[in-house]
Amino acid sequence: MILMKDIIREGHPTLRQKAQELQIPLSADDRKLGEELLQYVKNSQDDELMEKYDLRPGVGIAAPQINVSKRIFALHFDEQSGENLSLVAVNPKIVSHSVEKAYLSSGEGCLSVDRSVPGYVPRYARITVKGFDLDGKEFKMRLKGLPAIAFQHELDHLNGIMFYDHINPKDPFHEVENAVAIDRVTVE
Ligand code: 4LI
Ligand code: NI
Repeated sequence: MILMKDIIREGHPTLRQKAQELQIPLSADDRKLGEELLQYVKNSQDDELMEKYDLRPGVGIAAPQINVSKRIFALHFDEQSGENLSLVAVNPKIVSHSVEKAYLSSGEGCLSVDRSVPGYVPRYARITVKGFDLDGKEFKMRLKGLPAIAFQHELDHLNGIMFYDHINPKDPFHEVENAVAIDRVTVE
């Protein structure tokens, strides 16, 4: 079970590395890694488990965040968030994207960042993504809204990029051209 002590924080060199592709079909260990990542995000959204294990809530976590430099991450949105997405993405990529951008009006948070870094993080509003699931089966899907934002945030982790790299340093809340603001916060 992944706990907060297993999550590395900004400043750790692994978070700045480009992670390695996984072999398909997945080894038993890689499959277990994917299952553990997904379990973390699910547990972190469960009031009881969150409190019991002192987990910080998230909708996504990437392998480099537990110091494993591999191209795999998990996303999980509970039904109550209005989204319905739960996936492990292996060797994921964005195959096409909208010209329109989107950003969370409250900014982004990250399990590896123990401070709040204010500012808009411009992302693509809509993306078409490809990758492999834990069974080694290829998937292709379109995402928008918070799932699209989170997918891009986690994909960045596989490339050594942190969300605040995208924030305008001179003016963190500078209007983002051709962008939609996402105000809705998940959960209750
Ligand atoms: C409790 C139970 C306000 C502040 C609003 C909380 C279950 C911030 C938003 C959650 C913010 C759940 C989230 C992300 C933000 C802020 C991630 C709460 C967990 C909202 C997810 C990856 C960026 C994703 C919207 C500095 C750990 N998640 N909020 N950003 N939620 N959550 N990100 N931003 N301001 N990060 O953090 O999982 S993309 Cl689900
Ligand atoms: Ni993160």
